[in-house]
Amino acid sequence: MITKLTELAEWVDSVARRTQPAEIHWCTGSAEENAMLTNGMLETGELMELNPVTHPECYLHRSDPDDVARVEHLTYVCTVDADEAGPNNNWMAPDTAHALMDELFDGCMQGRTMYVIPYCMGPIESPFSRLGVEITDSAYVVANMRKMTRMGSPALQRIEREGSFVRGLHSTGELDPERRYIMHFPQELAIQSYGSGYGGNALLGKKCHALRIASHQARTEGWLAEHMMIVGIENPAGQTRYVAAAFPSACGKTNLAMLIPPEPYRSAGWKVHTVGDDICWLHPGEDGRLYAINPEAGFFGVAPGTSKKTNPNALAMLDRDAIFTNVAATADNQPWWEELGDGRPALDWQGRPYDPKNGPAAHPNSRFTVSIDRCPSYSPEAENPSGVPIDAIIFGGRRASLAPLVMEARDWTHGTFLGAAMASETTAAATGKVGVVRRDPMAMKPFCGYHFGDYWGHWLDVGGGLAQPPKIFQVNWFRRDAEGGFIWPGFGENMRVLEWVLKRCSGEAGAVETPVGLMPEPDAIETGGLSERPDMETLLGINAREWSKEFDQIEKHLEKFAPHTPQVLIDLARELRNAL
Ligand code: GTP
Ligand code: SPV
Ligand code: MN
Repeated sequence: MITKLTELAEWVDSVARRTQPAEIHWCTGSAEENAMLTNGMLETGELMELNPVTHPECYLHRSDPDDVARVEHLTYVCTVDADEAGPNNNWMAPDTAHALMDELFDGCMQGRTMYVIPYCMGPIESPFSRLGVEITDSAYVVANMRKMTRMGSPALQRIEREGSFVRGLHSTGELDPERRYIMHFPQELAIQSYGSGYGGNALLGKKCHALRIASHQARTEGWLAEHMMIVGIENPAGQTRYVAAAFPSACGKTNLAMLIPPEPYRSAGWKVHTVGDDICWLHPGEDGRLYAINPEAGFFGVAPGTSKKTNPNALAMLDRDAIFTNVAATADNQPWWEELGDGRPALDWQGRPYDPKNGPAAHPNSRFTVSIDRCPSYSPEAENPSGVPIDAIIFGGRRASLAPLVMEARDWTHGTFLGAAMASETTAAATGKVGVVRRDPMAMKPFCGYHFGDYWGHWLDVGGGLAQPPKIFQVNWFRRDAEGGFIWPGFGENMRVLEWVLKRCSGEAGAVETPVGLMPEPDAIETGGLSERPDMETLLGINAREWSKEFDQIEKHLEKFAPHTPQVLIDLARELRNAL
C-alpha cells in the first residue's frame, strides 16, 4: 500500500475498479518522475520539444481543436437542494450526476496509466491551505499540476496527517464535447471531470477546487475564496502595501500582478512584488485586517498580447522550463503568438502551415504554464503561511464604454455593491461568443460554488467583522475611442492608477464624491512621462444618462437573485439611482 490513509487507499482502489487502468502511478513530484513523464509525452506526441537553445526545457502541447477553453455550459454544481447552487450555476441533482458520471468513467482508463496526484493549495505549512488528490489519466495534467501546485510527497504527508482532502477525478475520455462534464459536489468535497484535457476543466486544483469547492467551504468557515491576483507595491520610502484585484478571465490579472513600474516611477524607487495572479484566499486576521494567500504555485497565463513591451516579466520567465499550450511555432521552433513582437509563425496552433485565412496563428486562449518562482518579481511572501495583509481590493472589467478608469467605493457595503454589479465583455477563456457584455460579479460568475445572493451576504458579513477592512476600488483599463483603440495605455502604466489607490489608502490623496463612487480629483492621476496625455476627461467622466440605464440593468440583475440578495444592496441601488 502506497498510503497509510485508509480512506485515500480505498478511494483510489474504488476508482481503479471502475476505470480499469493498466497501471497506477502515485506522483511524488520528483525531478526524475517529471523527466520520465516528459519523455513519455514526447514519444506519444502529447508534447513537442521547442528550440532547446532559445527555450531549454520548454514544450508545446496542442490540445484537441474542440477542447481549448473552459466550458461553462457543461460545468455543474450538484448540491442536494437546487436553490443552494443558485441561478448563477448549472445544477444537477447529485444522484443523477453520479449516475451519469459513473457511466462515463466505467472502463475509461483501460490500457492507460492512472496518476494519483496529492496536492496542497497554499504553502505546505499554512493553516489556510487546503488539500486535494486529483486522479487523472493525463500525463499533461500531472506536468501542469507540478508547476501550478505544491504536489507530491510533502502534500501526501499533510493529507495523511489531517485525513481530509478534496477528491478530484478526471479523465480526458474521448475528448468528445457531447460527452464532457465538469461536476462539483461541494457537500461531498468532490469534483468529477470527464472529456476535456484543458486548463480549468482538467487541472482540478485550480478553478474547480480553489474557487468552486473552496468558496463553498469559505462560506461555512468565515473566509473568502476569490478570483483575484495579489501584488505588493513598494513605495520609494520602502513601505509595501498589498492589493488584491478581481478581473474576469483574460482581463488583466497576470499582467497587473507582475507589472514593471514605468519611468518616472522606477527611478523614484517604486517596486512590484508578485504574490499571485489568479486566485486569492482571504482570511480575517486577529488584528481586524484581511490576510491573503495565493493557493497556487504557478501561472497558467494567457499568451496572446504578452510581449517585451506589455509584460517583460512574463517573457523573462518563458525562455526556460515552461509548457506552452496551443501557441504557434516559428520556423526555428520557438513559441509564437499574436502581438509577441519578434519572429513570424510557421506553424499555427493546430500544427498546420500558418495561413492567415485560418485565423490567428496562436489560439486566442493559448497559454503558458510556469512556476511562480521563475517570475523576476516573485515575492517570497507568497510562501508566508500567514498570508499578506490587504489594503485595497480592486474590481475591474473589460468595458469599451461607461465604466471609468478608476473609482473608489464609499465603504465596504458600497464596495460589495460595486463587485456585485460588475460587468465585463466575454473573452476566449471560455467557449462561446467573445465581446458580449455580461454581469460577472466579483469576476466569479463561472466560479462561485453557491448562490450569488448568499455570496454577497457572505461578503457583507466578512467585511462587517473587520476592524480595518481594505478599501474597495473599481477600475477599467479597456475604454475605447471612436476608432476602437484603447484610450488608456494600460499594462505598466496602470501603476499610475495604483499610485492613486495607495495614496487613498494612506490618506495622501483626496477624492470627489459622485453618485457612482469617489473619483480622483482633476490631475490626481499622474500623466507626466506618457508619450501623449490620454483623454482623461472621457476616462473619468460620468454620463448620468448612460449610468441611469446601467442602474436599470443592475437593479434587474440584483433582482434575479432575490430573495437571497441582501436588502442593503437593493436599497443602495435605489439610493444611488435617485442621486443620479
Ligand atoms: P485569466 O488567466 O484568464 O484569469 O486572465 P488574466 O485576468 O490573468 O488576464 P491577463 O493578464 O492574462 O490578460 C489577458 C489579456 O489582456 C492579454 O492579452 C493582455 O495582453 C491583455 N491586457 C492585460 N492588461 C491590459 C491592459 O492594461 N490594457 C490592455 N489594453 N490590455 C491588457
Ligand atoms: C480563467 O479562465 O480564468 C483562467 C484559465 O485562469 S483556466 O485555468 O482555464 O480557468
Ligand atoms: Mn483566471
